[in-house]
Amino acid sequence: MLAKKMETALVNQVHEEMYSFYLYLAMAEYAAAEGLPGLQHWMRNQALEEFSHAVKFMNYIAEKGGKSELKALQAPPKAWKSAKQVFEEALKHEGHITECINNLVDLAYTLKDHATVNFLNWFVGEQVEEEAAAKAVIDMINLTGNAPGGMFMIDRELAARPAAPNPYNPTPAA
Ligand code: OFO
Repeated sequence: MLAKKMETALVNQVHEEMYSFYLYLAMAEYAAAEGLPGLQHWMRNQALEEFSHAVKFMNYIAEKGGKSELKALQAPPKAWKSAKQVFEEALKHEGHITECINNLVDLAYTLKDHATVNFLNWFVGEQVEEEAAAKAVIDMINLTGNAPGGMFMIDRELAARPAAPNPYNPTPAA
């Protein structure tokens, strides 16, 4: 059983992950409109990963006897100034998610809920990767983005991101 306070906080995180899904989907649409298919592909797969994070939280809440009640999603922004600004906003957003995860871990420790601490540890590691991934693209854009054809090359690089696994069955078959 989850303490009510823990359950509420985890359900709020489902909402955060669903907003992340929506935000990255909006970024993918911006990329499509700008003629950047690699960025669109990267963001669509990022959106799918976020959906899988929401599913992970919902599964855990259910496993512990709780229930996720879904809330309305706020509309994400529609446009950005450039691909670089897209990734700067993504990095800022991931910083916010890292803070949310850290707050959840703090709460789980306060409640001596070691199972939830253990569950959240996966997300602690995931946030390190997510922030690093956005920063790596910003670095790449800073290095080559302003050179002639730079953004074309970066877009091709972004197109090489492996497809996200099925969010309902994140472990690919061997
Ligand atoms: Fe971007 O890691 Fe979930 O939200």
